[in-house]
Amino acid sequence: MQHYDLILRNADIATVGDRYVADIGVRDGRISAIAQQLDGSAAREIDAAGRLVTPGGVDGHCHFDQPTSDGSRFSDDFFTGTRSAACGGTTTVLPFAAQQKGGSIQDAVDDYHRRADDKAVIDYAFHLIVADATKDVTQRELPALIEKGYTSFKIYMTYEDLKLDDRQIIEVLAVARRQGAMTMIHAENSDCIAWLTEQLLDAGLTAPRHHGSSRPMAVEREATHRAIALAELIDTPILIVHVSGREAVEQIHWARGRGLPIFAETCPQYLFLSAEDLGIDPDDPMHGARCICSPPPRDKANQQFIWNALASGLFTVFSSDHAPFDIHGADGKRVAGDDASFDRIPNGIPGVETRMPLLMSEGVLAGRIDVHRFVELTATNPARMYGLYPKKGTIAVGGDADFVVWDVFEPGHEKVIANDMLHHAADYTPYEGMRLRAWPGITVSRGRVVWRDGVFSAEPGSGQFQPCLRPRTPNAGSPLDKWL
Ligand code: DUC
Ligand code: ZN
Ligand code: ZN
Repeated sequence: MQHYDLILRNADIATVGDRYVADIGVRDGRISAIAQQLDGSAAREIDAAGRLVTPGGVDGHCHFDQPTSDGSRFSDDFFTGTRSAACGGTTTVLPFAAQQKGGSIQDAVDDYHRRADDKAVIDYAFHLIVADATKDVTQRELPALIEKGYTSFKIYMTYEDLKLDDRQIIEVLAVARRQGAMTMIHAENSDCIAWLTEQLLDAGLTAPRHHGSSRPMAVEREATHRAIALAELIDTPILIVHVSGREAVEQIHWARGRGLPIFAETCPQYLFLSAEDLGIDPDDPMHGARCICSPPPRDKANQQFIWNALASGLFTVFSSDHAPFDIHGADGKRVAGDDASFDRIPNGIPGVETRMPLLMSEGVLAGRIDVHRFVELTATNPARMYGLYPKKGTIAVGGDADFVVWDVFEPGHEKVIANDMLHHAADYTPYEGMRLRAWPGITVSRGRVVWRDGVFSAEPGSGQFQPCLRPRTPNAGSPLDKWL
C-alpha cells in the first residue's frame, strides 16, 4: 500500500480543462497520485468533502520590500507579503528585482535574494526591472541572468527613475527575442503625464483625486499602441501589465486581430475601484491617497469593460500589483507630508491576499466567469507566461502540491473584508467592508498546510526560489534574424 505525506480526500478539483471529484496524494511536496478513492495511507488526511479545490494561485505581479527613491518604504517585506499571499490562496509570487539607474542588474538580484531567501513562506521567482538598458546590460547581464532562471523583465515607459525611451525599449525587446524571454511593459506616456501634472499643480489642483486627471486614458492608450508597434517591429511577444481601461483594451484587441502575440494583465483595482475612490473625505484630505496607483482606477462604467475583457479571453493574467504603502505614519503615502500634492504620493495599493477571493466571489460565484477561466487567469496562465508551468499553476501528477480548498458562503452569510483579518503589514485595505461569498479555507504549498481555518503556519524561509524556464523558444526564420 502506498504511503503519502498528505491525502486530500473528495476534492472537487477544477483545472483549466477539467472538473472532477478525486483524492490527491502528496509525497515530497509533489502530487504523486490523483484517483477516486485513492488506496493508501498518509501522515495527514484532510477530507475536502466535495469542496471546490483549485490550483494554488500564481501572482505574477507584486512588490515586496523593493528599494524606493523617495524615502518611502513598502509596508511588506518577504515574510509579511508571502504570508498574506498564502492566506489568500496564492502559493507562488513573482516580485521584482529592480535595477537602479547606473547600477547592475546582478547586484539588484543579489540584494533581492538577501531580502527574500530567509523570509519567504511560499515559493517565489523574480522578474527583473530594467531601468538602464546599457550595452553591458543588454549584451552581457540579461543573457546571463536569463540563463540562470530570471526569464522575464519589466520595463517602464514612465517614472523618471525607471523609464526607457523607445530606442532603449527596442534594445530590450531585441534581447528578449534572441533569448526567448518575456518583456512586461508599463505603458503610460511619460511626457504627457509630466505636462498635465505641471498644469494641474500650477492651477492649484493638488489633491489626490487629481492623480487621475494627470494620467487620463489617452496617456495609457498611446503608450499601449506604441508598445505594440515596437513589439511588432522586433517580432517578439510582450505582456502589457496592469491594463486599466477600455481604450487600452481596444488597442490590445486590435493587435490580437492582426495576429500579434500581445498578452495583457489586469488587476482587482480596475474591477472594484473607480476614480471616485480617489476623492476627498472632508475630514481627511489624504483619504483618496489610499487608492492612488498607476494607471489610476477609471470611471465606474469602465469596470464592466474590464469584466467583459476578462470573460472574453482578452486578458491573459489577473495579478494583484500589490504595492503597499501605509496611509498613516511618515514613510508611506504621507512621506512628503500630510498635504502633499498628488504627484508626491507613492503609487500602489495592497491586494495580494484579496486577489483570489475577490475574483472567485465576484467573478465565479456571481456568474461573470466560469471556474476554469478563474484558474487560467489566477494560476495556469501566469505559470505559463513566466516559465513555471507545469510545476506550478495546475493540479497534475508530478507537479508541486500547491492548491486551495475554498469556503463558500451562502448569500446573507458573506465574509466581510476588514483590514485586521488580513495578514499583510499595510494599515489599510481599499476593499474594507466588501462582502465576499468565497474565501480560501485551506492553502497547501508544496504539500505543507500553510493556512487552515483561520490559522497561518509556516516558517520564514520555508518558501523556495523557483528558477524560471524560458516561456517560449527563440524566434527562428524571420528576416530580422540577420540583424538580431
Ligand atoms: N504602479 C506601478 O507601476 N507599480 C507599483 C504600483 C503602481 O501603482
Ligand atoms: Zn507598473
Ligand atoms: Zn507594479
